[in-house]
Amino acid sequence: MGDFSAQRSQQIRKRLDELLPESNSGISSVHEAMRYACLGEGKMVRPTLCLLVHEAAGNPNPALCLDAACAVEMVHCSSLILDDLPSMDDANLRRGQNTTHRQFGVDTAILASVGLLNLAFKVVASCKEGSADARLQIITILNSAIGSDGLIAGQEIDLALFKENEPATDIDTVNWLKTGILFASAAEIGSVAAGASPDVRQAVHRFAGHIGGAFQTIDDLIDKTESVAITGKDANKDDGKTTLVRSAGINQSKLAARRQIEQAFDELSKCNMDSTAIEAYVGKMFSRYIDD
Ligand code: GRG
Repeated sequence: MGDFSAQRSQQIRKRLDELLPESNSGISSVHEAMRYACLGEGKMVRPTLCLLVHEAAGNPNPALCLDAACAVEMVHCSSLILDDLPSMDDANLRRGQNTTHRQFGVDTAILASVGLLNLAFKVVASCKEGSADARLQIITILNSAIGSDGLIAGQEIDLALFKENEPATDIDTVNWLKTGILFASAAEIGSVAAGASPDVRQAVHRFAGHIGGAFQTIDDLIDKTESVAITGKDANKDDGKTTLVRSAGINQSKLAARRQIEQAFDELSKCNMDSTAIEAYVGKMFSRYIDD
């Protein structure tokens, strides 16, 4: 996605490297597995959105925002480890390398996932910058996103989509819980670190929720249409699962993603901040897939 986002990714990866425990600092390979799961070739979309929102809102607490962005990425990586397990998606490849359980075994992978989740909260709680209130708000947002009516619910419903021909939950809700909610939280956290007003926080939350919805739709599309060399993941993992791509087809899915991006930008325009960089980043994120 060019120099602009590569710079943010590098900044996030460098800080993650500092925050993660050293490989040789424990008695087991859990620390090594935590580093392996976080420091591979991830796109860092969620933490980048967090940083960009904070920058657009004046960039007052860059150290707090960077640590909070890293916490979001740790939560994301923790969820990827679980998602890939044999009892869930049973995936072999992620980010162009073995999935964490393939590399370290299921036992170590589960411990690494829990370790990342735990570390994410410690990182925000112990950050030296920002008020205690801001840190508490960030922790609360992240905690709600993960919970059994957030990411965990999304995963439960997602697994059921393999079994149900007529799913009880509509696809927008699944996409929101699986993906939208963590995008929304990441962006909102950027605004909280900047001390934004409740109105701006909510608009930013809705903006990134739409982006997450479009991202999940495109992720399902990519599962069907892109090679393993491009995605770095097992192909056709969604076969037999109800997704928008399966029920409405490729063109309708692209249209739906476009509509969500328009809704996202509409929300962003209510935030009264210079959102040029955010719009450029989002545009590049999707251009390969939705521009004809
Ligand atoms: C307790 C943290 C926790 C989670 C439990 C397992 C689970 C519930 C949720 C998994 C949710 C999940 C994996 C959703 C898929 C989201 C998605 C689109 C992943 C791919 O994201 P990218 O493309 O991946 O940003 P990279 O590798 O670039 O980071």
